[in-house]
Amino acid sequence: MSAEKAFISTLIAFMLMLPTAQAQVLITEAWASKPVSKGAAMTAAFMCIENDGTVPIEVVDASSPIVNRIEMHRIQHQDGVVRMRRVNSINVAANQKVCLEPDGLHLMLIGLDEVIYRETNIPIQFKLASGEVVQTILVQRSLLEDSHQSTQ
Ligand SMILES: [Cu+2]
Repeated sequence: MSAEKAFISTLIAFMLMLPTAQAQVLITEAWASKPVSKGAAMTAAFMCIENDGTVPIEVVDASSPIVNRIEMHRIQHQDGVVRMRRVNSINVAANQKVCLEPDGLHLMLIGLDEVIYRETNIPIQFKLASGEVVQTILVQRSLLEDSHQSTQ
């Protein structure tokens, strides 16, 4: 084997090994609550973040081309008052799943583009502390439909 071929096969072997060393992130059940009215300033989004990797992951940022700004929030019940607090990151341990739900962690989509009222799907990407980027699609549906489903 030539030195060049040996180098290439080493490189390929190394590339094949890489994914096992990286976090493997799966986003499931991703949806956004339909804005309550046309011209609404914000809406919320929910999903499950599954970490199938062997290292913990930290989601540090979320963005979408049709949303001005996305913040990560947590709802807290404190002395009978419901408060929404901004969180800097969402951590998912190795082989664990964290779900963002209407009464807990969620994404706040702030500053919605006009296109959001026409399209059903909202592309979104997450940035991990490792620098990795994970993309997914939020399917818009009414929060009302969801609460009906959960009472059945
Ligand atoms: Cu919020």
